[in-house]
Amino acid sequence: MALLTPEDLENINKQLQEADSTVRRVTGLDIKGICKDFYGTTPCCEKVGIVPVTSGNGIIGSFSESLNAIAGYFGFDSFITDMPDVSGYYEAVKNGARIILMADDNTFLAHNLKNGKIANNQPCTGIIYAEIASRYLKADSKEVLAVGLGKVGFPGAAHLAQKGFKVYGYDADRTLLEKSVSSLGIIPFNPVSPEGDGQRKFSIIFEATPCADTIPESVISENCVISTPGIPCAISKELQKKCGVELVMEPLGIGTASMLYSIL
Ligand code: NAI
Ligand code: 2YC
Ligand code: MG
Repeated sequence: MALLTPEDLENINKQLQEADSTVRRVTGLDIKGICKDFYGTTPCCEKVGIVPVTSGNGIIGSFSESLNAIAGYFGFDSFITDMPDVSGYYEAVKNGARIILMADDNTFLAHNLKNGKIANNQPCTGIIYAEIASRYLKADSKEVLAVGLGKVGFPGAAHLAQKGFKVYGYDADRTLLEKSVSSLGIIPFNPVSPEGDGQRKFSIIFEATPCADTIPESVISENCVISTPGIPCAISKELQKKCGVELVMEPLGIGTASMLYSIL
């Protein structure tokens, strides 16, 4: 399980604002607009209780504080409990939280206590980054490349396939790649060393791996968006600059917004 670090979360408000302006350039809508249009919901100052959790590797510095800033950015009324774990959960409910946000090392959830809806960060992140990529205004075709088909990548690739895109995909794990081919109709395509019909360029790329440099220059078309929750980043700053890539990348906020809008 790839865990965030306090360094990943530095200047989270600045990271979120920068990502929001990229999303606006790429799609014509900001993140709020995408979430509202996609989920059909709008926040109305719902009270969100953020509960730190000490299990496993323990509390991650700045994680709860980042969630508090993110919830506020998207129009929720949020607070962090003084206590962690079970005591924190009790404190959140007693203090009027309608939505609980909390994460251990394996699951980051949002639970709406009023309507019972519950969201998991991994599919919500994959789906919203894929949705953003699918709305790229300068896309030159309906072909997309999805690299990384795990807990975040597979739901995102499935979303693109369901939206009618021709999805080329790759995962270093052969079993996951075969599962994606058989269940989603994905066309296997290794961007680093494509067999068969050789090179192919994409204007829509969705990446969800915990590895750097997974997207080589050879697959980047003239107008290209790389929408990636993956940490570290799928391409270097130099390559992004050289190819003029629109890079939608942010460590926690876009995925959290997707969770929150999905349970309203
Ligand atoms: P996962 O381990 O379930 O999936 C990652 C997949 O990438 C694996 O199937 C692995 O085989 C594949 N992979 C690794 N190196 C590869 C390569 N060079 N080429 C192709 N495939 C490769 O992990 P999960 O949960 O899907 O997370 C993926 C990434 O997204 C992690 O870096 C995680 O930290 C990040 N993440 C970011 C969020 C955000 O809001 N920005 C939210 C959740 C996760
Ligand atoms: O501070 C706390 O409450 C910790 N228990 C939080 C642990 C979060 C672990 N998960 C992650 O770092 C990644 C995030 C990108 C979201 C999903 N997994
Ligand atoms: Mg995010």
